[in-house]
Amino acid sequence: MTHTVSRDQLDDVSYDQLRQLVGLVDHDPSKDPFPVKAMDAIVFVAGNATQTALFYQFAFGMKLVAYAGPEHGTADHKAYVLTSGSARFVIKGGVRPDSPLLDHHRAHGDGVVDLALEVADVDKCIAHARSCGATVLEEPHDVSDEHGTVRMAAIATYGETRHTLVDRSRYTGPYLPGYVAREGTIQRPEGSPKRLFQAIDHCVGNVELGKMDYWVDFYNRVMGFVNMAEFVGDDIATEYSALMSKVVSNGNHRVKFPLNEPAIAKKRSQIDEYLEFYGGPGCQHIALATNDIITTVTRMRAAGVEFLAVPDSYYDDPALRERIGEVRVPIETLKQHGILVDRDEDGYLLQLFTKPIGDRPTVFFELIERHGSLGFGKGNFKALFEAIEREQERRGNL
Ligand code: TYF
Ligand code: FE
Repeated sequence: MTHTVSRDQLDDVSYDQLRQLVGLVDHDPSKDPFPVKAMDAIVFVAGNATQTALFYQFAFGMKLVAYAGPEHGTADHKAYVLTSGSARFVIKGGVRPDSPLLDHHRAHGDGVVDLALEVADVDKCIAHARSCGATVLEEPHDVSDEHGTVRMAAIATYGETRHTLVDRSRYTGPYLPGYVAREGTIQRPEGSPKRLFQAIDHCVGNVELGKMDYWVDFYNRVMGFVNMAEFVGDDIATEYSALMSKVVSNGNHRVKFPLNEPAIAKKRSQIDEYLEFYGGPGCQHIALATNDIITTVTRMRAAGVEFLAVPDSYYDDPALRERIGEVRVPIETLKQHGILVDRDEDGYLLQLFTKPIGDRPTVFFELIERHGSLGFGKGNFKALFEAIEREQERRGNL
């Protein structure tokens, strides 16, 4: 089989580690109409990118690696590039009052504007996407500086979100032309782990009522993504989740995009709350893969990150012990840290969710530690959605 790993090896996350971290499967990209290597970056717009970049360094342990801004020829905005293992975030904020980023922020608040994908052949992907009716937002073009050339293009996805396609195989700079290398200045406490997560596991989209299958079909046809087994159907939706969900992934499962739509249930859907406050469809959560969720969650909590509360009854239920069997830490430890656990036929996973990270009840994060399981924590959906609803109720949005 062909290994298409690039950037990961630069920051010592090996292919074997990634296989474990995000659950890779074998795949032959030569037969793929739209071969995707990996997430290139998750691009956020923030009301104050300068401070948000500090938050991700301080609370998520990320490393500042590059910067663009007025001092270096980008008059319109500031952008901070942060990494953690193979994961890359770019945080952008408008500087000039007429910056389009500020219009985006006015409409949506802090959120994800771009789920950028690293591909080997931008032109091939765009030609395929166009032939399937995709909206091409940026035609393939080269951008160059003294570090080489990047070929880029962009297509539209749900809401005002886009997928920029990036071929950086001929580029050695810190991010993209226009960016300069920059290091952070915050002091990490003695004994801090090198990083708190190693990779992006999945990025979830919330779309309007009745549009989930439209977007699943979009990823199938336009981008050659395949459907994964896990989904929340009618039965679960009306019983307690108030949402429907299906998951698509690229060929080797490196890039996974669950898609949610609201369901008409007993209570107001958390997806409706998101759509109202985000002002339309958008990225709901980003799952970060860690190989030590206990340390990650402990560090993030100490830095002030708030997580959804899991009730003691979740851990005290004998059915949980029955369902889960042996995991790497005692259930007591999971209870202490409020971490959720699920098992399926392939293995188990540990996971936990933050509360929304900004002012609006929209974007949040998930931490996930996989041990063989390729799922998304289906066994936790009931406890998870009840916890989300308690928060919705506290906000007065249920
Ligand atoms: O990504 C997933 O599918 C899981 C479960 O609002 C999930 O993390 C689904 C919907 C949601 C929160 C979590
Ligand atoms: Fe998730």
